[in-house]
Amino acid sequence: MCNAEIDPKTVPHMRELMAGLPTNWGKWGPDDEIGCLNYLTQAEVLRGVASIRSGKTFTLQVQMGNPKGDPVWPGRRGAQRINLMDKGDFICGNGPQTPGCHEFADDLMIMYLQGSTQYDALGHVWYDDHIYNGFDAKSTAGGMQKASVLPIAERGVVGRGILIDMARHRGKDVLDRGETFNHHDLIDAAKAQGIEIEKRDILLVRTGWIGSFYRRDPAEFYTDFVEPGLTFSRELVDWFKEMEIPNLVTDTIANEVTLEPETGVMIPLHCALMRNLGVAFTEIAALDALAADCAQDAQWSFLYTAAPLKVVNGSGAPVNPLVIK
Ligand code: UVW
Repeated sequence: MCNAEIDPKTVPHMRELMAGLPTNWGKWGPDDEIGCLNYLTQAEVLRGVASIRSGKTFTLQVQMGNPKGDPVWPGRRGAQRINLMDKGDFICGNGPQTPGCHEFADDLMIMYLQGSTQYDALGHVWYDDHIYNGFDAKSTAGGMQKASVLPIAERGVVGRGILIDMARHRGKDVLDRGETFNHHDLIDAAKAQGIEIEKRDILLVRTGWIGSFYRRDPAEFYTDFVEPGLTFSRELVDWFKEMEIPNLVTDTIANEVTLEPETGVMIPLHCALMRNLGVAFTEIAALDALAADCAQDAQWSFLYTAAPLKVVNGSGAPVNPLVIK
């Protein structure tokens, strides 16, 4: 993951890039661990419900433990499902004898909590020794004591979702490696789709990237790994703050272009939006089927619901979001 044109020695520290940018630390009290999800009030749930028209439903999780592999951040591994008990054990006489003689299958999964469609904990990424809301980064030691995924999981996420199909807007099946877009592009794409991004919308952005994983050779997918995505600017961060966006959902592994092209800084929006503003991040979402349907019926807003698994002290947790149109 490097950009040959950028000299690593000139890449600024995250602190320099973030200097003077807004935060929401303290806005919902010193103990807050769910950030912008606080914007999803009962009124927002009803606004989401009001956008339901046909009753069509879509699940947004990618398959886990897919034999082709699971799309993950380089260095992580896809989920491994291990069979522990099946009919073979009973045929061989190794299955337990149960009262009434029922038989059963059992299995175990080993996975990165960020190794599927997932919610990041707000404390997942930080700089300068502080995570979201100013909690000490040492609180992550041995498991996240603060701003883990658990408070997000306990609360759940429900509101009006809006899908911006950036790939379709640019006339592509999938955006190019490292291709960027900003909030102006999102607004323009929304306009072309005949819809407006409203305050407190849960923002879903399709690039086609995760869908393309299943059609590509994995070696090619990971070569010179630079995902397409949103790119950092002060104006973009201000826009997210003013729009009170509670949750950013994309079909990429990290929700933003991997390396900010001007400076070479890696994933600065994790810091500007998640660490500083408390925007919830949902990554590796499967958006192709939803996007195809939205293009067909021209309905790009819907009720979005999601609840990640309740992993105690987790830095993230898998989720299967459900959209109702
Ligand atoms: C990283 O941790 C790099 O990204 P993600 O939020 O996708 O886990």
